[in-house]
Amino acid sequence: MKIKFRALQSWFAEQGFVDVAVMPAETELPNQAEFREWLREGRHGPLDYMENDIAGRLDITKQYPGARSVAIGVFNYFPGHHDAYRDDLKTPTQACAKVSRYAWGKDYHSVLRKKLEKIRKKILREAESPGENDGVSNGGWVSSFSDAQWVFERAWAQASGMGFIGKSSMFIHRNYGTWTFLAGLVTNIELESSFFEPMTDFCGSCTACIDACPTQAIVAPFQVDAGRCISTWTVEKPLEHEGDALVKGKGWAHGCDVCQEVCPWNRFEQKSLEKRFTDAPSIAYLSPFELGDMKGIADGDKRTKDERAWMQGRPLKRPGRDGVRRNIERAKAKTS
Ligand code: B12
Ligand code: SF4
Ligand code: SF4
Repeated sequence: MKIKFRALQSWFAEQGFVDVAVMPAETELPNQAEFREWLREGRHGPLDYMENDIAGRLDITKQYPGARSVAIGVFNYFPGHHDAYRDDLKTPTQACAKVSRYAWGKDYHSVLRKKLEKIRKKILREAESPGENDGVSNGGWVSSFSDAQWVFERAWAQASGMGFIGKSSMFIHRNYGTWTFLAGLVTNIELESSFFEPMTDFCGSCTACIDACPTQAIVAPFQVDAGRCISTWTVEKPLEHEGDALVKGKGWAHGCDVCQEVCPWNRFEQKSLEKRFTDAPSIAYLSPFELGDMKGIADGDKRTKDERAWMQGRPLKRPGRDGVRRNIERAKAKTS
């Protein structure tokens, strides 16, 4: 017997996911040719890892031999808007740069991993209950992913019909808009599939994200050039000079939300119920002052205890103290 979709749905809901879909692992993913073309044209910019194991990313059964089902969950992280917070800090002396909303709270990789681990255990327990499985649970395995380089996550979400891919290349959930993380499970245990039928895009004639992108990174509908995206140069490669001209004066200290801020589908945005993503709005803006004196971080290379404590478990840890400082400087730099 397969594990019922309804059971899965309730386990994902218990963990705070706003939606989930289940599909056979051999589902043919959309946009494979477009992905290959994206790479061929060098749209991955400095993200060399995107060239790794392309066949495995496009066919999850190559990555996970024996895989039968994939569950893809949608997690709403929307914490609110920048202007709602820290008006007190918007003064010339403490000129602040913005932090992308996904990074206001705790690192979603670890938060979601813990949630998926609970669901993983439930699946294994259910599969092992006598008389309630199809016999694959001997040696049954369940593996989780979230922002995994080896899974084509947005394509899975698109295939599921829970929403569609917008011209910004963001997955847009029909009830929650773009402010979502994707995360899921792949398993050799058979899970009942949800009804799924890919949605075509509902952007219509809108081009708001393309027009508003501060670096013209959305080079064509559905195509983001990672080498032009502020997110690449502030999160992944903050210490490299290549991105200086692009991020200079754009006001973003970490990531960028412009293509989401302008998206009309976000009129459906709803504040996340996950406190770990919403309870630290003070991080919405950063200033050199904040990174320095206030947090007790000394100049130079010596990493202090306070700094480690402050960044611990947050996305800001990725660029690190030096990266964040550099990002703030560049974000606030004059462009001419
Ligand atoms: C590499 C990467 C980046 C790179 C490149 C982004 C990009 N657009 O490719 C950089 C560093 C720039 C980046 C930035 C961001 N990222 Co990122 N990133 C990834 C990662 C690891 C891989 C993405 C990938 O495969 N890109 C290659 C392109 C070709 O694939 P794709 O982006 O999935 O593209 C879809 C469309 O382009 C479409 N497509 C292509 N051509 C055509 C043509 C037509 C006609 C159609 C309909 C569709 C279509 O096909 C794909 C899906 O089917 C994923 C995690 C994962 N494992 O998937 C997270 C992921 C995409 N990122 C995520 C987030 C949150 C962000 C940021 C919002 C962070 C921020 N605030 O700064 C920005 C958004 C920038 C943007 N507009 O995309 C989320 C997106 C969630 C969502 N709701 O969509 C993901 C899924 C991580 C997660 N697990 O939650 N990211
Ligand atoms: S995140 Fe910012 S820089 Fe990147 S595509 Fe969206 S608007 Fe452009
Ligand atoms: S801003 Fe407009 S074009 Fe861009 S993803 Fe949203 S609806 Fe589509």
